[in-house]
Amino acid sequence: MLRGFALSFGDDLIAALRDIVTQAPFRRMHTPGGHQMSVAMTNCGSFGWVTDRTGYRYDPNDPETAKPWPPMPPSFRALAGQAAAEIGFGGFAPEVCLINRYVPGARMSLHQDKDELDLGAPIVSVSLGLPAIFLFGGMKRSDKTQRFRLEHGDVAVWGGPARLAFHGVAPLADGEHPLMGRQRINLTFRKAR
Ligand code: MD3
Ligand code: FE
Repeated sequence: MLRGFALSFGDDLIAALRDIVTQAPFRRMHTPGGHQMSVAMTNCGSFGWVTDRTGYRYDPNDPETAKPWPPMPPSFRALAGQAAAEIGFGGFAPEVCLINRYVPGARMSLHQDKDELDLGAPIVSVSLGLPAIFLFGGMKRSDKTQRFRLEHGDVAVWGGPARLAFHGVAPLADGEHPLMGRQRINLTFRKAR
């Protein structure tokens, strides 16, 4: 956990994010089970994570427009690479940045991230906006979870045995963030294949 690591990247991140969302707006996707997620998502990079009735996948194109996802901004790439290197994962070259948007009440239930082919690569996550309670479990869904508060600017690197741990996010508490307003944005940087 690198507390406040993203703060020095400042307004660049938020400006780049605004650009991405103009090209590929947030949307609430459906799970294969038919539920609509409370979290709204978009992506940038050479692939994006998507879910629909047919399953989960990494897709080079945005299914809404059939066009490639917006490119990953240099400030995103630099932040992810520097954070990974700080934890001992030198040379991390993410292909995907999945962008999650939580409004008050939105949550993410316990899950594992295993749609990526190279599970040796870490995932780097960046929190912006309202604080959230992150739930970190074990290798079984039924393992007890530890709670961590993630605040604006916090970065976490998930590699090694933690890479396949169950995790989730508790329902977002209402609030108003001075820069981001009434929402939390989470960036996750991934190698897809
Ligand atoms: C631990 N996102 O997008 S970020 C996800 O805050 C996801 O939006 C949450 O879980 C969010 O898949 C949590 C922290 C995170 C991301 C990936 C992980 C923790 C992880 C993968 C393995 C273990
Ligand atoms: Fe996850």
